[in-house]
Amino acid sequence: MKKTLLLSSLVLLTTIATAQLTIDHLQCENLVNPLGLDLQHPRLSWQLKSDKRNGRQTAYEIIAGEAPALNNIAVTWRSGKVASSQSIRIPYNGTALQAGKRYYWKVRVWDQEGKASAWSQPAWWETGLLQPANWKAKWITPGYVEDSIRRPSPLFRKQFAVKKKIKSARLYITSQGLYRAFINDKMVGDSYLTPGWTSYKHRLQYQTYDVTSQLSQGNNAIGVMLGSGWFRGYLAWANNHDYYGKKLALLAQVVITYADGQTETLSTDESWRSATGAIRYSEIYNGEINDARLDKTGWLTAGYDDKDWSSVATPAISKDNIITTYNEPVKKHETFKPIKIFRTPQGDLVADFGQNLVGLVTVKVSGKAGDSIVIQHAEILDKQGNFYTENLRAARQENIYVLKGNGEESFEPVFTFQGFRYIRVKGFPGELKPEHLTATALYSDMPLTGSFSTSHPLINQLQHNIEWGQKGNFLDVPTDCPQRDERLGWTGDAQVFARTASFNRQVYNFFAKWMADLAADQLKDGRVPAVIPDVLRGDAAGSAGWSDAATIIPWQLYLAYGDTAILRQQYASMKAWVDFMQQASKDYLWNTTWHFGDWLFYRPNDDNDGRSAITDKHLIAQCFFANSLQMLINTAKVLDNTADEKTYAAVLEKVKQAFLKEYLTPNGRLVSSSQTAYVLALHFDMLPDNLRAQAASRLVENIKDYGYHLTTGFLGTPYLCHVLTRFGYNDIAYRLLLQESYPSWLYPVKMGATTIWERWDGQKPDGSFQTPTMNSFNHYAYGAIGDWMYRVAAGIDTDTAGPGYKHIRIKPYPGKGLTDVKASLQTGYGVVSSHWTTQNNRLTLEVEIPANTSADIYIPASSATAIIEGFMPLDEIKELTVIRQEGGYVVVQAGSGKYRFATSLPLSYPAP
Ligand code: RAM
Repeated sequence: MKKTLLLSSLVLLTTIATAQLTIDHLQCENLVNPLGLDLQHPRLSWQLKSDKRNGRQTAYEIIAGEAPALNNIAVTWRSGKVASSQSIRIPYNGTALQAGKRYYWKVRVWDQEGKASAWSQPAWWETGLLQPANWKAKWITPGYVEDSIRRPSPLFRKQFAVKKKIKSARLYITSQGLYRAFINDKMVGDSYLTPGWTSYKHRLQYQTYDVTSQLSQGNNAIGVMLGSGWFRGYLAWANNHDYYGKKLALLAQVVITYADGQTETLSTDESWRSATGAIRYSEIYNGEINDARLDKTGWLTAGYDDKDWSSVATPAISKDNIITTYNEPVKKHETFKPIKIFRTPQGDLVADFGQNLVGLVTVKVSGKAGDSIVIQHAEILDKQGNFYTENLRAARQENIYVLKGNGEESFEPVFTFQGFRYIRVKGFPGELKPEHLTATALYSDMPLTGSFSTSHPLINQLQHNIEWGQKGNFLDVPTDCPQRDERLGWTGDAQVFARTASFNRQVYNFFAKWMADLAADQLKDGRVPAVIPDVLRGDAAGSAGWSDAATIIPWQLYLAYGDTAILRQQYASMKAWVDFMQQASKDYLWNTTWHFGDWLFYRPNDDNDGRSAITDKHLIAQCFFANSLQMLINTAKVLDNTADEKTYAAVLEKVKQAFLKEYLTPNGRLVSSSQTAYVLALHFDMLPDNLRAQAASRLVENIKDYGYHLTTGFLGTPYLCHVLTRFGYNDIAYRLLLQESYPSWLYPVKMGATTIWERWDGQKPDGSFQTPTMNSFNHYAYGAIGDWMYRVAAGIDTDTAGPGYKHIRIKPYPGKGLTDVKASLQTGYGVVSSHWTTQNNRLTLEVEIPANTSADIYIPASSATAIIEGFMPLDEIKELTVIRQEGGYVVVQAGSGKYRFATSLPLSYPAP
């Protein structure tokens, strides 16, 4: 016993002494052990941990195969030792992958001294059906005549016998409409609102579930219910519905692998049965009616008698548009109990969950059969404290439950979701108590990657609100708002917020899926619809700042994740949009088509002095035209397309010249003297170098003229603080950030907001509201300041030399009003963090750089000799090289590790 202990300690000691790098975080296509990938070359990633500074990988070796032990049996790929520092997205390159199979893999690496690490723990991925031909199932629709007004949810069921011992079983499933599947009375998986929302005609996703443990030898039952959802429900206001079709349909197959190796497939076909049950009505905007008395008790269990049920029809619906799912499904997340249950002045019974969220409320209730409870949802109370629903427009957001009357019953909606902080409860039998209600947030299950906190409680609340804006509106597609009769994938909002989103959570797969829908729905002439999936039938397509989602998002994703796949996937779409703008221009001036402009910019009532911050829409368009060209040129360069790079660079020159000719006066004033005009012209480099400084000072004059308030709308806001910092006005950027009166980021925070609002003044200081037709209290667009908070205030960034944080730039900009800013980001390589404090005239900067990356760290200090790292002068730290001094910073080159810099200088806030 003692001997073994000694031996294993020895082994441990030698491992520590020799292996500097250890491996964890194995992922395939950004997912942990994904099920159902339809790719022949899925890409494998890992992270390295090092117990020393400067940990780097110099080579790797991967083994993949069908047996978990990854010994010599059933190996499908040996990469051999590959001299490379690449540790993310190595494409599998072994024998052809087969459908419905699990493949295991492991990796080991060599460090810069040539020492090999231990092998990683094995991870796996599993293929899906790989091609439409592998669908044995037939599409089924209900065999009964549907009530065409209420359209109750159809139920489908099938009973089947399992005769032998099961090794594994998978359910492959999709639907027209939303589905929820059950096997033997238990819900399959923990995903909601499946199969998600895509441009269904081109791309309908299926999901794969491991249902091995839900099946048993003997009789089994599978049951599936469908809801109208996005497929045929009400969408996009004005009584629009049936956008994708009128009939709900189901396609499912269970593939069972027996212990003896044989397989059997049970598919939807003529033998299934259909009926309606408790869900009598279900609409995303309006909510659900569930009459528990009409529940088909026992229908999800084997042995239930379905002879009264109808048969099913098997219409010829195409399967060619079916694709597997790569983005994270919608799941249940945080839960909330009411912080207060009270009567409003109007006498309504209202519960307050303390957070504006998106999801559902579960109600526990006991009562008589036929008692009905109505639950309505709202985001806010009016100034008298009454339940306010006017801003929901036609969306009823109302769930009705009719009790069965047999003891405690529990209800929650199945095929709808609501945006709310408050609920109004009618008809609850007995006294309503907090234990009767639970609110649950629903959102796409994107891993949390970022954190941001400061010494300022209101800024911390702003960050909280940004995060909740993201949670509430990343529900399979990026939506503008989650509560009124809209909830659409507005392209402008998404492009404005995408980079901020990439700090808070891992959003690559989420956006890559949505961008594919954008390309699928792009109009033939290259214009991008205003919403994706496009349920506005091309209406309002082609607006500057909205259509530019086509170019901005792929480029931002590339920077944030370093993955060229998104650029290749979207290249044709990017190009089509840019080509449209070029064609619509005359002499490179694009001033012909219609635009939303700087949406929701500052506009005082009774504007007799012309204080409204109006920016010429075509001036904006010309700036976005140039910016999209730049994104396309950058992309062409990454993809080694020199011909395009050259062609579009020449166009860009002309576009900028046309801008100057049309929009700049000889004295250097822009024809629109708004903040947005100067911000866009400066951020997109529209002005020659010699005119930039004066343009920046005009911007600052404008801000001062509004008493240090911003006046920008959706298009100017994301870049405002970036421009100020870049041109030497970091102090003004901080002033705007910390401004507490309207218009500002902190005004809603002071008003008690728990999410970002659509309007700077959704609720006025006197408690009254903005126009109810457009006044969402959960709209992430203005949350785009998050990008500046992470990248500038905390200073965590990457660059084209090593996008995706292979090369990191830490360049914090301290500013007055904050004494402590701390941010971290889980990148593909591991955690990057930056934490600065300014106290007693000392600045400290703590930085963490993950293994296998390099960084330039900008330390705000007047000279290298004024800095210590840990307890030593900077120049004695062998892992760091001072490379230059630049505008108030000492720049050092660093490898991985943790560093703590301190400078004893009295702090003068650095100018760039
Ligand atoms: C409204 C919303 C949305 C915006 C469009 C133009 O529906 O404010 O966020 O993108 O208008």
